[in-house]
Amino acid sequence: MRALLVVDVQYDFLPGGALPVPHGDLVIPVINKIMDRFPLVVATQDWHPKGHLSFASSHEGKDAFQSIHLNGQPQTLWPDHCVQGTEGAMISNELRQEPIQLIIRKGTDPKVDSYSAFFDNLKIRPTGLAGYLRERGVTEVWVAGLAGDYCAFYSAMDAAEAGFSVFFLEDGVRPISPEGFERAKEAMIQRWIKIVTSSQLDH
Ligand code: VGL
Ligand code: ZN
Repeated sequence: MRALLVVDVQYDFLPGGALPVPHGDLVIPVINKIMDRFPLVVATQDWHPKGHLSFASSHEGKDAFQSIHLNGQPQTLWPDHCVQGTEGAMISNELRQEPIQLIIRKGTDPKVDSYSAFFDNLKIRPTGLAGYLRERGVTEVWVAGLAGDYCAFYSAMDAAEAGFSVFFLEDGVRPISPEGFERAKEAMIQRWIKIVTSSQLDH
């Protein structure tokens, strides 16, 4: 059984948002069109408390997109985004909502970032999504959403590691950085993740 994982299609990642992904809005019609092809659709929502340690504003003298060490690993600092309860944290109303059966909120620990739908960035705390998908009989996870080189990428990698067969919808994602996206695709291919387009669902 296959499931569609729709990652972080939130106003802050769309044009005009706090951390806009270039052309991020173009993923929405692609996702809307394919949702009905999946018996299960799960979405994620980046959901940070105010003052989250992934925000540049939480670190004196640091700017967004600089890298620091946090909890013993590199952390890119971001503009404040997806703050719990704000407009920017809302899943876009342009995305069809009625097929979404579960929304996983992530990044809620004030000190730890969480790109993947499955784990925090320290890989310590699972979200429970792997168990949920297994219990629902899912064997294939198809990934779309934002950003293609961050949350969609890390979610795909963790889905593969959890034993699912993973399909990464290239036309259903957009990256923050083209170079980062090329590296991400290389890493996914090495893990046997299949890079596909939505047209491959047409038959
Ligand atoms: C994301 C950076 C920070 C994403 C979330 O959804 O890809 N990127 N938080
Ligand atoms: Zn975030």
